[in-house]
Amino acid sequence: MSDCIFCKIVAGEIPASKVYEDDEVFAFHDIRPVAPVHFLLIPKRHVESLAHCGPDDEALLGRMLTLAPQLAREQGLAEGFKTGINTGRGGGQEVFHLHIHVFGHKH
Ligand code: DGP
Repeated sequence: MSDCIFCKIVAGEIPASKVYEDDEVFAFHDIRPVAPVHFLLIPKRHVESLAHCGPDDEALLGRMLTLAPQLAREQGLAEGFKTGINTGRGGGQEVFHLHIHVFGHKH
């Protein structure tokens, strides 16, 4: 989507501190971290929110969720981490491109 800030990050039009990238998924550090390690895991294609996902998105969601612990370990979150998916205005979502927050402290 042309006016989506996360689509622009995926396209390299806005700089971001990249954590991971493959054909489907992109991860980068959050610009407003709430913990010493805080990154966002997003699909490369524009999906507005978790509430906009359906059966066709099951493989993508599974891929994102199974990547989260791998990337968390690589970022130094050896003892565990928190995740969050804010969904919709009522759920505190500010950027309307699906993202999983992964954050925690290094031990
Ligand atoms: P949410 O409330 O779940 O929609 O959180 C959106 C998060 O995205 C928020 O923690 C700040 C982060 N964010 C917003 N704009 C940018 C940006 O341009 N770059 C990066 N790296 N993070 C951003």
